[in-house]
Amino acid sequence: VPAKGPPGPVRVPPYACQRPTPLTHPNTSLSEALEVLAEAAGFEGSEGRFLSFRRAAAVLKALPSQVMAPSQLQGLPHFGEHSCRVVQLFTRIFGVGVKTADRWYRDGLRTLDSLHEQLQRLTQQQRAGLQHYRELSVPVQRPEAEALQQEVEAAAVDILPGATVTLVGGFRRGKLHGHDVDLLLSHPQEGLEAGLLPHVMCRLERQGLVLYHQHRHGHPEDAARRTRHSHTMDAFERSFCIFCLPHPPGAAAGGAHRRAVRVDLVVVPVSQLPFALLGWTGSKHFERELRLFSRKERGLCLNSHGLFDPEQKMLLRVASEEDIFRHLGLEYLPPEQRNA
Ligand code: DGT
Ligand code: MG
Repeated sequence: VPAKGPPGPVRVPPYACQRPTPLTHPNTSLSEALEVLAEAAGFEGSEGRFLSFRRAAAVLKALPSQVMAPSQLQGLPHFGEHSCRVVQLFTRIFGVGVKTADRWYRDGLRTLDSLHEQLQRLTQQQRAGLQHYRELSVPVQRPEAEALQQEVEAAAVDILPGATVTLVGGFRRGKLHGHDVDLLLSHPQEGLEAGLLPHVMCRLERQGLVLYHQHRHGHPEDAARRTRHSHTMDAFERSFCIFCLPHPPGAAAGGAHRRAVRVDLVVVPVSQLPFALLGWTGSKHFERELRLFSRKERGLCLNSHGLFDPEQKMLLRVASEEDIFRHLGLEYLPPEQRNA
């Protein structure tokens, strides 16, 4: 029986893939503050500081209760002197009172906005004439993503009975909005998925859903090699698209607003589907840590195609995401606990 007294330090394992991270948690203001700092560091090109802040933010997201004092951060992984000092600053500021803290915090977010504006200017310079820019900066809502998944699934099943279309990315983790819609196309019988994507794109184009698309051929012969050499970029056949939404939600009929949405369609042979599901569900930070953990702690190479054991020189077979966690000796984390 544990001794009574003040709550002891929470034991948090160092890798994000070793602990559940829900979408909502009690330390949002602190984790967002650290993410702003991470983003700023990344923008300045300091990869090291970006990762330190990002890792500290991810630890906060996994804590069961609100951090009220800097002392509660002692013993937590990735809380070095610097991140601790930053949090100390913020807790002091927030200590002023909830209302004031809220206002201060909002002021901080405006700084983030100005950073975003700068980023946007850069991208616009580099990609002058990016047609759908303004529409695309409006986040995609969950019902819109689900409607698109259904449209694509209907087209795919019509062309190839039994074809599957899975909504991945942030929406699979339970997010209510996102910057794009990520869809995986597959078929329970290996090989039948080949050649499906161009037909699906044709069908969707005829339906007037496609504003832009760029097809990339897959390199099936490359998949195993990429896993052995732990390439992060995958070799799946893929279509980068901009879709026109079937029903602009909230917009008055005949309104001037046409909604455009970034969509990624990825074709996955069923034998690699668990790896692609795991790899495309994110978060990006969760994926980065999962791959690092596999390599450093287990000596295995993981990517969206497979899991490779360099000692035995073989690819490990799996039937589900659960199998992958088992191979890595990790407690299974469902998608909604991968929001690191
Ligand atoms: P969002 O769209 O802003 O709400 O956030 P997410 O989490 O959906 O992020 P997104 O769409 O950039 O990526 C989803 C996941 O898919 C993320 O873990 C990274 C992964 N992913 C994105 N692009 C690629 C790619 O080109 N190759 C591979 N293997 N994975 C990718
Ligand atoms: Mg996404």
